[in-house]
Formats: sequence, structure tokens, C-alpha cells
Amino acid sequence: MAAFDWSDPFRLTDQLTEDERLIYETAQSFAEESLRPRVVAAYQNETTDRPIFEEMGALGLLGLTLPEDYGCAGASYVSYGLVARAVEAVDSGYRSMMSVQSSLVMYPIHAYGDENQRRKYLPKLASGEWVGCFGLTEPDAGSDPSGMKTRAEKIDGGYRLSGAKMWISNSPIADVFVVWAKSAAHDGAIRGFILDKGMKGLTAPKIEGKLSLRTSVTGEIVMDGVEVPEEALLPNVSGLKGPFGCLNRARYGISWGVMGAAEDSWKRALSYTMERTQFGRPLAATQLVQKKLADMQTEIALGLQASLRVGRLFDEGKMAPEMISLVKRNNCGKALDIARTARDMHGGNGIMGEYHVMRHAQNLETVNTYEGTHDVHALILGKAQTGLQAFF
Ligand code: TGC
Ligand code: FAD
Repeated sequence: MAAFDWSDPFRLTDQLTEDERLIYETAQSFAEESLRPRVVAAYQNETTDRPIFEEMGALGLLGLTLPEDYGCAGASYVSYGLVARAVEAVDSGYRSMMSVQSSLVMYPIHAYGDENQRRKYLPKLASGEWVGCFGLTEPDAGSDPSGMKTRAEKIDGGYRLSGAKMWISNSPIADVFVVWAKSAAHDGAIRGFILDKGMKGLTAPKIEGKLSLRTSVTGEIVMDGVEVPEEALLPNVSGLKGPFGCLNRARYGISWGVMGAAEDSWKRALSYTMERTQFGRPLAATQLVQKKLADMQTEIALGLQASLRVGRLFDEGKMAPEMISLVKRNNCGKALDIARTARDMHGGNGIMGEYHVMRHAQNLETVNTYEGTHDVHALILGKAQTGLQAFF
């Protein structure tokens, strides 16, 4: 009979390739040695540390799955998930910075762009010299991006973009803006455009006062008649499947990432309750606490195993978006419950920054909402089962 490893119940590590293990260890060392020491102050002061992009770039963590020709690692989707897990074990905001750059900016430029666009943007985004953002959501179009008002109008030699995007990760510090707009020249279809910082009429004010995801800056993108050349259009995709293709990748990464935040919360709850004595014995010696720990261990083991399965299917070209909805939704919901419970198990200390658990819980409120809310993913899964559209 094999020994039971309580911290890796299904021996996930044994299911990884040597390369995947190495990438995970690299990301974990970076996250714990470089990100962990600054996260409490960064969260409290709501500061986004731009050099983190360059640090991630130097380790090859940006655009991880894209080809080496563009300065990327050409690694598997399982590796990408493992990086998200390692980084989000420290903070969801840091994972957000990494996954927006990789899945929502570099991926569409690679998948939908032409060779000139790839050569111009990807190496600098891979190194972290340039920061990217992805503008889909608008003040009046969140869960229903088809309701977007941003318009691209054809002008001589290019397009004029007008509209506003809301809740855009990285936008106030971005050099590169991947923006989705309805284009009259393409029968009103949603098309992607790459905008550069400094273009006339383009601004990206910061959204102040978030109580969640405070290490990752969020802003608007305001386009007041921004004129872009023809070369700014992403030529190889039309319609909502463009942004959704990017979201598939980011949502998949999130399903791993939130398990990292959950694991950190669980292990902190375990060590805290082992050490904290009340009523003459460790809290961990009580039945209620052990049940909570068992529930955490179970949901994390199942969630990681599910993400690994989806990652393997992704790498084999057999991914269906509904699989991603399933793991994004379930893992976010479970991680949020785990972080809230871990906060509770820390008693009063649980509200303090240095114990990390309340920050995870606050962050996971956002992660449960962005990239398709928990309920929107339920409707996607409901539609897949019934064939019935229940969005409206
Ligand atoms: P629907 O009619 O279902 O589809 C329209 C077209 O899109 C295609 N499609 C997909 N393609 C690839 N992957 C997917 N997952 C796809 N889902 C749909 C579909 O085949 C169709 O193509 P075609 O060729 O027939 O035109 O679209 P709908 O308007 O009814 O959409 C419904 C719904 C609710 C599923 C969708 O709108 C949705 O997912 N809403 C959630 C919005 C969302 O996730 N927003 C995310 C914004 S970005 C963000 O949050 C970044 S946070 C980043 C961070 O900091 O980490
Ligand atoms: P709404 O769509 O108004 O939803 C409000 C509530 O109604 C939710 O509970 C939802 O589940 C529910 N609801 C909606 N429709 C239905 C329905 N048909 N049936 C039942 N219930 C429904 N977007 C980007 O484009 N780029 C980014 O980089 C980005 N980063 C973000 C960073 C942060 C910190 C945050 C908070 C958001 C970010 N977003 C980004 C936006 C995010 O994707 C949206 O907030 C999300 O899609 C939900 O849209 P909404 O906020 O408009 O909520």
C-alpha cells in the first residue's frame, strides 16, 4: 500500500512531466521569494509594482505557451496553469497581471495578428518591457459583451475608435491596448484593434478605491475619436469568438490560479490551528476544525485534478469551452469558500494582512466575478445540457 501524502492526495506532482515540474518550481521560488515579501504592503497601499512584469519576463513566465520565435517558452497549457497556481498562491492580483499579458494580449496578437504585428509586439511583451491590457467590458456591457457601444469607423488609411471600456486590468500602466469594437466597415462585426499608449484621444484613468485585487491596477480605456492605421486591425478574427478565444485561455489559467490561493489559505489554516490553543488543546484537535480542513483538502485535490485534466485536453487539442466554464466556475466558488473559512479559523488574527487569508478572500470575490461570473458560467453549462438559452 502506498503512503498518503496529505498535501498532495492524488499525487498530482507524479502526473507532471519533468519540464512541467521545473517550470512550477521556478514560478514557485519566484512567487515565494520575490512576490511574497512585498505583497502585504502593496495590497495595503494599493500599489502595482510595474517591474514585476520584467521580473516575470526574465523568467520566461509571460506568454509561456507561445512559440520561442517570439521570445516565449513554447511550454504546455499545463505548465501555464502551474505558473498561475504558484503566483496566485501569493496574490490573485499578481496572477491577473501575468494572465492578462499572456492570454488576453499576447495570445490574440499571436493567434489573430499578422506577422508584422507579432514581430512588433510579442518580444517586448514577453520580456515585460511593454505591459498590455484587454478592453472588452464596458460600463453597460459586462456579462453581455455583445451589447458593447464602442465603434470603429472607417477613415482614410485606417479607423477611428470611439467609446469607453470599464474595469480594465493593467490599463493605467499599459503600453499596448487590445480593444474590441463594432466595426461598420465589417457589417457591424466585433473586431480587435491594437492601440499604442500616447495615441491622440486615448486615455486610461485608474479606478480608485477597490477593496479587492489591490496589487493589480484597474482602469478605464477612454477612446475619444482615436485614429489608428489599417495595421492596427487584428486581421484574422471577426465576431465575439475573437475575445472568447482569449477568455478560454485566461479562464483556464484562473481555474488553476484560484486553487493556488485556496492551497495557501488551507495550509495557513492548518498551521494556525495546530499552534493556537483554546480550551486547553490545539484548535486542530477539535472535530469542527478537522472537518473544515478535510473539506478544504478534498475540494483542492478535486479542483486541481480537474484543471490538470482540462489542461491535458487543451494540449491535445481536445478542449471544449464548456469544460473551462466548469472548472473556472467550480474552482473559483470553492476557493472563495475555502479562503473565507480559513479567515474565520484564524479568529481575530484573520483580519490582519500578515496572515494573508483575508486578502485571498477579498481577491477571490473579484476572480469569482471577472472572466464570466459564477452564474454566467452556470448558464453556459445549463445551455450545454438543455440546449435552452437562459441568458434572456
Ligand atoms: P454566443 O452567441 O454564445 O457566441 C457568440 C460567438 O462566440 C462564439 N463563442 C465562443 N468561441 C470561443 N470560445 C468560447 N468560449 C465561446 N463562446 C461563444 C460562438 O460560437 C459564436 O460564434 P459565431 O461564429 O457563431 O458568431 O454569445 P452570447 O453573446 O450569447 O454570449 C453569451 C455569454 C454569456 C456566454 C458570453 O457573453 C459570456 O461569456 N459572458 C461573460 C463575459 C466575460 O467573460 N467577460 C470577460 C471580460 S475580460 C475579463 O474579465 C478579464 S479579467 C482579467 C484578469 O485581470 O485576470
Ligand atoms: P453584470 O454583468 O452587470 O452582472 C451583475 C450580476 O448579475 C452578476 O451577479 C451576474 O452573474 C448577474 N447576471 C448577469 N447576467 C445575468 C443573467 N442573464 N441571468 C442571471 N444573472 C445574471 N473586463 C475586461 O474586459 N478586461 C479586463 O481586464 C477586466 N479586468 C477586471 C478587473 C476587475 C478588478 C474587475 C472587477 C473586473 C474586470 N473586468 C475586465 C470586467 C469583468 O469581466 C466584469 O466585471 C464581469 O464580466 C461582470 O460584468 P459586470 O461587472 O458588468 O456585471
